[in-house]
Amino acid sequence: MTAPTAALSNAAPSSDHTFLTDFHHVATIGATDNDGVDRQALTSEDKQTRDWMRSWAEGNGFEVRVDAIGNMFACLEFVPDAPYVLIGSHLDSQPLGGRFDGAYGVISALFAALRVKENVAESGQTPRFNLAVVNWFNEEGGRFAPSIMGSSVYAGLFDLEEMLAVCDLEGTSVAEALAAIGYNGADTPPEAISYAEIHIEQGRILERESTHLGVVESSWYTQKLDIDVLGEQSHTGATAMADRHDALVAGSKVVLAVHDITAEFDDEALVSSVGQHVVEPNSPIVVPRRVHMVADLRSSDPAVVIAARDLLRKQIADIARAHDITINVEDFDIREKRYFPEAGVELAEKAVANEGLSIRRLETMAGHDSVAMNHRVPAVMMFVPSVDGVSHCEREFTTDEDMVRGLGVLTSVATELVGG
Ligand code: HGY
Ligand code: MN
Ligand code: MN
Ligand code: MN
Repeated sequence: MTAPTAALSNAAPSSDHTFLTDFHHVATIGATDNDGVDRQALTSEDKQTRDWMRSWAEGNGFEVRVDAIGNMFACLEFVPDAPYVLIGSHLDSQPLGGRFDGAYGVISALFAALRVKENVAESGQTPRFNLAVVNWFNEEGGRFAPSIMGSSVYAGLFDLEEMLAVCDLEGTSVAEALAAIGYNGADTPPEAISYAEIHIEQGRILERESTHLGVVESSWYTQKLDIDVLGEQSHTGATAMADRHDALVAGSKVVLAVHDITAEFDDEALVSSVGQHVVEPNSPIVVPRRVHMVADLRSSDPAVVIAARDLLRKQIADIARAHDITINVEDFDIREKRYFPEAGVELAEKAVANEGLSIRRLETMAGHDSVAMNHRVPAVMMFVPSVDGVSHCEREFTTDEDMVRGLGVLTSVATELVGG
């Protein structure tokens, strides 16, 4: 792990140095032994980063609000009753996740907002809109599915009450977990006029092309399959093979079918994996009665995902018949392919050109809060390079230099959006 840069006592509050010090400090919250973080939504580690953000924001003159689904907003009011430009990302992580995914976007947004605040004070020029930094609840969806939850409730895509009732694998609901860490807010969230987010690319395009930043033109089409394989529990010693209804044997064929279906399409047109897989009762001498799994299907072309899903449903029905067991398949978390507004893409390109940096347009295959916000307001989504294109794992890495560059561009974009 890179040694956190020692805080220079005389460093300006919004300086690059202070930004890096604070970023590397947050990366120690929920730190794992292999340079990653484990800060799943509403765990005590998530609470610690929320508390850190609240004290940082209040210490720098922001008003902090928490809404009913646990989204946190650090608000700067320049113009009474004017709507807000929202900038931000998420502080929650995947299990054994990376230090940069989400956290980079929140901390750079805090510093970009602080710089806008300082510039407004210095210039005496009143912006057109207000500015708020947001830490979205449960972007990752590792503990509570579906992912991109808090921003989808804010954007009106998900129903608040339905999401508050979602439970984790232990049966704890979102509502209970929010109350347990004291972030079951009741504040009215700021009304957004536009949204901007900066994030690590999580792929290897920028690195391969030695390009400083990316700007997102479109988001992928995706859906998940909730697959429940229901066999029969029995003794692994005393039960004749002909009498077994082994959910894990059939389930394993389903996992392979989800992987192998990608070969039916042009190279990389479809990406798919089963990421979550729970065996019950998971005892060494019991034939498994149930396997619950979630498959994630994504493509730039909606027709590919739909065709893959239909093919998979047929193959899974054949597996169920062959094993004489029940397999239930439910579609969920379907997200349409969407394009980001051209004006926002050009705004990012202009901000980057002003800094003498290089930029390229690309599609995002990873989900982001900007994908939800793009349904509600004009959104701008930018990327900085990921070393080796690795993410959702402890090896995830982005250099201090790239992080500072992205902060500079986000500050320019936020300044433009508030009309400063
Ligand atoms: O869905 C996604 O890709 C995100 O990481 N939650
Ligand atoms: Mn993310
Ligand atoms: Mn992620
Ligand atoms: Mn994401």
